[in-house]
Amino acid sequence: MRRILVTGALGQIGSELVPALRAAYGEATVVASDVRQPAGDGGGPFVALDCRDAAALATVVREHRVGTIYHLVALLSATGERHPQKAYHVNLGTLMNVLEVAREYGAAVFTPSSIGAFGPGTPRDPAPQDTIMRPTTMYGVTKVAGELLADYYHHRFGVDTRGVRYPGLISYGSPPGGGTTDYAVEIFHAAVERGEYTSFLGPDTQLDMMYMPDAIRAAMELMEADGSRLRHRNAFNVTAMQLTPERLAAEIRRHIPGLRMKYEIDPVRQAIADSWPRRIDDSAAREEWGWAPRYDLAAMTADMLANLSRGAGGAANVAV
Ligand code: NAD
Ligand code: AKB
Repeated sequence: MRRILVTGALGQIGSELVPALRAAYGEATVVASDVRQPAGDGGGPFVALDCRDAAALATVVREHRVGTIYHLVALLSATGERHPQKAYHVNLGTLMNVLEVAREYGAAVFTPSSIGAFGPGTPRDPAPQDTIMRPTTMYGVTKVAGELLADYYHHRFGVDTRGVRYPGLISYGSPPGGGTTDYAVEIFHAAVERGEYTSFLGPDTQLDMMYMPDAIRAAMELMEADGSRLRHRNAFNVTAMQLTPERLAAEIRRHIPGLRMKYEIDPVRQAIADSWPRRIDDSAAREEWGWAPRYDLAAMTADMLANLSRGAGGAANVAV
């Protein structure tokens, strides 16, 4: 079997996707890579790789006989607004390198887009699958361009490119990487550790979210799907729930009744959130490859708190 390469493997998604892929396809089949070094021994193959280096990427793909690339490298929305020029080069430059090496070596590519690809001109509730895409962040610009680039490599060169537009992802494993939806992860840690959270988004800011096990399953199921059924190859809308800080806090209070919420709005991240839809329509993913989330707000919250309470953070007051 040709191997699977995961780029950006030490990030929020990669740190959970790599073990899931190894469980499904075998430890030695999955090569993890990142520009950073892992803290410990992850148990399977790891290569240090900066995907801006096209030659180094090609060497890894050739030497490890890679047949599928899960390309997770990106600067997220908030970091991207702090470093727009770098976000352009990292997000689009590395994707271009991945698509070129995939063309040359006949590899399939999964690359995630985001609800950040939408902009203030998009219908907000719901945002359709095919609609106006005029984002106002550098992150969004690179995500729309990346969707188009991946489609181009499929139509022009026959590369098997596939992708989803993820909503904000909630997980307890690795910290989020500098996004606008990070509050939905931070709140759990703060609730367990301090019983208080200060949100940088306003109480009623509604965005789509998904629990990480669903996000991992979405990526793997899309890559396993019958390609002949896929009309929207790159950038299927996928979602699981719509949250506001207040709605999420209310659900956490069912387990930690004393949770106190404060608000110190970050104008940059609030403006980004306000430019994104309140809800996206994922019916194309449901129809074309059978997408369906398994975790709703209640199930996700209970699982997050159960796992955090088992961790070292100390959560004696968590009733799960
Ligand atoms: P992350 O920031 O947690 O991880 C990205 C990883 O890429 C990091 O480990 C970083 O070290 C690595 N990296 C950065 N530059 C690199 C380079 N030049 N070469 C190699 N590695 C490099 O991001 P994530 O949350 O895991 O997101 C992965 C993908 O999913 C991104 O494309 C992101 O836009 C998309 N996405 C994420 C979310 C989310 O909520 N996490 C939502 C929508 C879309
Ligand atoms: C971000 O907030 O930037 C990411 C995303 C939704 O793409 N979590």
